[in-house]
Amino acid sequence: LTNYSAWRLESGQLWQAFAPRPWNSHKGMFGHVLIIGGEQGMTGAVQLAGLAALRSGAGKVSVICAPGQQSMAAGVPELMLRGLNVDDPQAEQLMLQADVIAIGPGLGQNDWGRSWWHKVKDSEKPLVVDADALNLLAESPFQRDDWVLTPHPGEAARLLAASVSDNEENRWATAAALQEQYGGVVVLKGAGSIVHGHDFVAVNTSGNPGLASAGMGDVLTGIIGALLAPLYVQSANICQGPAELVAQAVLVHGAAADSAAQQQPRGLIASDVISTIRIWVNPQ
Ligand code: NPW
Ligand code: AMP
Ligand code: MG
Repeated sequence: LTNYSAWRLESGQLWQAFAPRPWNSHKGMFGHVLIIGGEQGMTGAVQLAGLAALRSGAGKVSVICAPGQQSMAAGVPELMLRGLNVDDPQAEQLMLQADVIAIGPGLGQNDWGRSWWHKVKDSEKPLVVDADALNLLAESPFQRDDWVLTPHPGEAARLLAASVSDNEENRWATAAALQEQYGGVVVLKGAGSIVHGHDFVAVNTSGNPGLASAGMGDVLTGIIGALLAPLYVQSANICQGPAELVAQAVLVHGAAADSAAQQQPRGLIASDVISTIRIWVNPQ
């Protein structure tokens, strides 16, 4: 523990983080997030991630779900939604148009999800890797510098081939080991999420036990995608690096949950958190 001097991420810091938008803004300035996931039974995950990305300020959000699942994944009209196999010609085009690709929410680990993982992991786009994509990564580990990994303790245990309890005993060392083995920026989720980049370590203080409910991680993936996307838009002038932006996203996620819970965490749902993101991504 003593080896780490980490930033404490506190919601009071957020007021300075988000600059007002120029009056002549257009959606291209804020980036295009592509979310890939939504296998049968888990289409809610991509809807949550997609809507969270839009509420966090993404200019455009596209979703690729499993073929046949479009009607289940529909319901958020602002999302551009397609059910595509990896070899569909539209797939290549969508990947090229994206500034950031977030893969994993509800992806599953069957043939469809696997084929997408193998295509996306080799793409040149910056990635947010979550949920089942992390489980697929754990099967054949490798490194990249331009990705963000967002494991909860169960996924972290798979990535390090270790037990959840051993990892949780020293979360600093767990986050450091994940970053060293996989590269990029790692978010070790759970109460007091740790953000660990190459030369950046921070611990989050926002959030509450209401976040212990289905779909909350999918929301975080969307927020991270949205905050990262402008970094990869050529005309945008973002002065923070990926690790700082990821830390802001983690802070916003918890702060939105705190606003939504208002001292009453039990019964909080992921959609509630999405509805309070806006409080925290606008300058005061
Ligand atoms: P346990 O149960 O306590 O023994 P999985 P998932 C452990 C999608 N979703 N501390 C836990 O251990 C996701 O996007 C879709 C300690 C268990 O072993 C994924 O694609 C939704 N242990 C997919 O479902 C909403 C912890 O990890 C394992 C822990 C599966 O994701 C829900 C559970 O993790 C969901 O997001 C902690 N803090 N947290 C939808 N509406 O479409 C977890 N564990 O097996 O990776 O399952 O996280 O539910
Ligand atoms: P997931 O398990 O992928 O759905 O992600 C759950 C999200 O909720 C992560 O961002 C966790 O850090 C957050 N979370 C879960 N439980 C708590 C808690 N007790 N306190 C703060 N954040 C939490
Ligand atoms: Mg998750």
